[in-house]
Amino acid sequence: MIDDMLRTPEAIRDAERWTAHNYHPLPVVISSAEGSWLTDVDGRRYLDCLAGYSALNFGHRHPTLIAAAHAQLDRLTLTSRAFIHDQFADFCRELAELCGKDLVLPMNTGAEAVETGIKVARKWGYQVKGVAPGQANIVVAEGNFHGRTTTIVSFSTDADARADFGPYTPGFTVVPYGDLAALTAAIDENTVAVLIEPIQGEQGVVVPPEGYLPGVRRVCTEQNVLFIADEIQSGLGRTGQTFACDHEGVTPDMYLLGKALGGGIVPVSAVAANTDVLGVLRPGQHGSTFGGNPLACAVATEVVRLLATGEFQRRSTELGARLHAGLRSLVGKGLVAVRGRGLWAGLDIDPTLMSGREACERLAERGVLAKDTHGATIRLAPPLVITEEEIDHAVAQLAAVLAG
Ligand code: IF1
Repeated sequence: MIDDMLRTPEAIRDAERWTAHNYHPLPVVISSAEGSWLTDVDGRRYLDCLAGYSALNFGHRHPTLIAAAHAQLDRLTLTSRAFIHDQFADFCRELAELCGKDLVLPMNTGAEAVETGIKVARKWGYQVKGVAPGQANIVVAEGNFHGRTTTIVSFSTDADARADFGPYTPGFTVVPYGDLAALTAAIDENTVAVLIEPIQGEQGVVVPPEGYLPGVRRVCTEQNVLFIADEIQSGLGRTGQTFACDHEGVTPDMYLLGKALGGGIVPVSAVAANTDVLGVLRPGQHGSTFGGNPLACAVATEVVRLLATGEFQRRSTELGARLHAGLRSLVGKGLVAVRGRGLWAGLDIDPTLMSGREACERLAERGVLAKDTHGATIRLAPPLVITEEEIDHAVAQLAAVLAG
């Protein structure tokens, strides 16, 4: 197609003119998608290896999820929580059962689930543990990413995410990720919770040392501290298990869920915990206009049912092994390190070759979409519906980019 006939440049100009520049997107304008494939406004196709930062685990427009959305759109879309609706109990029960917990509190975005977890842990600390009023403290990890609210960025160690958003919320202690001794030393009589990602996503898909998660679980139990696992990106099949904590047989006191829970269709997040934790909330103490709305519940119930089969966890394990084998073959050929679990990988590119951003720009020119995290690190998180051939294709395109 002759360049001046392309619609992409004009679409990019229009987008840049009318939006705040809080992102630096790749120069790609998507108009449709199905499964693992995207099509841009000029008809070019791309293999999606970002999957909405793991919000599209079931692929674009999974037929079961789209059908659930269509059916609910024709019946009821919103009631607010001032009333109950006929999709609500099934969603909460089926998600609670998937998590092995008593209760679910539905919200919309991941950050809202994290904020809910923080508020519940603090209230639990005062009312159940007996922490002195206003003294509750939560231990978090260096390199964390839990969302973008002012409280959440208060404990971020990423300058871009935190700078100039003060004054900051107190009550958080930052310790090195993966360091159980440092975490243990940070716990005192005011500690109400430990909040960590079982695998750190934005930090570059950082898997903690074997034994770290069981250690956190043991220390939290011993010290009467809530273990809050942020599984918003690592959960719901991404790593080959339902939850990343499952790899080491660890059950947190609270699961924070989001992203793929909404099937890539609507924002759905949730906190799952037992009654002795979520039971501290009484009417009027927390809420959300759209939290647990009928459309969200209809879609998310089908997401839970897809996960209940184990099919996507198996795909992530088997196809993830193929992906990681392919990526490891590139170490020394442009890659310096590969990390991750299942269909989730963090790749460190030799920084003398190119930046992560440049690698993603070159991958896009070859029809593969991925996203850099920091510096020369990129993350691959394709939909769990990807095929062996598509994985091999993505690895081959990466090899070609690295070979220059
Ligand atoms: C952005 C990062 C990923 C998350 C975990 C909570 C949230 C997220 C582990 C909040 C959200 C998104 C946010 C989006 C880009 C993306 C991201 F680069 F920001 F860090 F995935 F790694 N816990 N992550 O990963 O969920 O409120 O966004 O629904 O803000 O740029 P949210």
